[in-house]
This record gives sequence, structure tokens and C-alpha cells, in this order.
Amino acid sequence: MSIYDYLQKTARARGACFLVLLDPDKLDPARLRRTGKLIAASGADGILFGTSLMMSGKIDQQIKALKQSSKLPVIIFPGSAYQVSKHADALLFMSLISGRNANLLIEEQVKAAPMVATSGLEAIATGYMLIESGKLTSANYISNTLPIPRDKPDIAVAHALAAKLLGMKLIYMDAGSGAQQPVSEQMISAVAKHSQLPVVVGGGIKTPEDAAVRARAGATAVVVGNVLEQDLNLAKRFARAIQFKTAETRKH
Ligand code: 1GP
Repeated sequence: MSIYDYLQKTARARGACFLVLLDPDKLDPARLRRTGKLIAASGADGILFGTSLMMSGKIDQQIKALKQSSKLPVIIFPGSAYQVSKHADALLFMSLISGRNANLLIEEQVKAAPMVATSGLEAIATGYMLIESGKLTSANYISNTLPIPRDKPDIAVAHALAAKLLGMKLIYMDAGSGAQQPVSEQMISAVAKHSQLPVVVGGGIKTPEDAAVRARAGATAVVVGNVLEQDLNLAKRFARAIQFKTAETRKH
């Protein structure tokens, strides 16, 4: 089964998928396998791997070690054309559609395309939107773009519809890593309902309650990064909150 189908099937069964975001620049090489094992033991549905900067240059080894430590799919969430590795299971082939920076709308994709095409990776065409989050995030600064205002779901819907008409298969709404405020449930439900595309949401999700609200609003996958970098033991609680159908089945 493709990763794209796996994400949708898992979301239908569990409520939403729980994806843990790992930043290659912050990974301790000595603990990589242990990190992978802990994530798998938490009940997560997959690992997203990527960063808006990239200092490490060792993504092949890092992804290999993660793949050896668990059966979870590793999906690359690239900040640039350099973040491609054939050892992953899939790659979000993203265009930053909320911005008007030609470099991130199409240029990085042109540079990466030959490598992605020969890698054998499943490339998931993704419309990536940055949503205003209360403070300047690295993603906004590095991308040199304006985010979509957080209280304007109609603007987000128009972007998602354009992405769908252009043939994109997935929408990622991101408030940016460490965002003050995560994407609102109103915006998530509006985009999911009108686009009928699977929606991934992340950025600034700090508690299982924050995550549960976003899963129930109609996200196909909820991404948590920063908070788990501080304490990976919290991952189990996030899994239970995001996979709300599983928890409901357990109660009955
Ligand atoms: C950022 O969506 C991710 O691109 C995750 O954000 O690190 O704030 O959880 P956090």
C-alpha cells in the first residue's frame, strides 16, 4: 500500500494519524535507534523527517538508523532540494502555495525532481501553507513569505482549492515550528470540508488537548515536533489524543 493510502486508511480507522517530526539538525546520532524505538512504542503512525535549515548533511545514515529501529514509515518533509534520501518511504513533494516566492513555489522542486524521480521514493504532491501563528517563525523567515492570516479560513480554502485543481493530493497547514498559536480548528475543518483532500496540520501543538481538537476538526494527520524534542515520553499521550477513535473503541 502506498504511504498516501496508508495515512488515509489509518486516519479513517483511528480518527487521525499521529506523526512525530524529527529535525535532522537536532538528532543525537548515538540515540537515534532508541529515539526510533520510543516513537514506535508510543503508538505513533509515522515519522516526518526534515527542517527548514539543514546543517547535518547526514540524512542517509539518520534515516537508515531510524528504519532499522522500527517499522514506522519515514516521510521526508523537505525544507530544500537537498533533503532527499532513497532510504525513506515517501517524500512530501511540496510547493509553498501560501507564499509568492517563486523559489519555493517551483524552483527547488525543479532542482529536486531528477533526484526524486530516480530515487524510487513515493512523492506526495503537497500544497504547503504557512499560517500566521502569533510570532515570526523560522519557516516564515527562511521562506521570506507572508503567512495566511489565522482568522481567514476562506483564504486558506481558496489556496487549497487551487492546489487541488493543480493536481495536488495533500494539504499541509503549518503554523511553523514552535508557533505561539497552532492552526485553528475552524480553518482545519473549512479546508478539509471544501477541498476534500487529506489535511496534515502542525506547528505549535503543545498539549494532547491541542492535538485532539485538531484531529477532531478533520485533520488526517497531526504533527508534533518541538514538545517531543523536550520529552519523548509525552508521545504516548499525544497518540491517545490524536487517535481518538481508538480510544473511544477501548472505552466501549
Ligand atoms: C513544524 O508542523 C511542524 O513544521 C511541527 O511544529 O515543532 O511546533 O511541533 P512543532
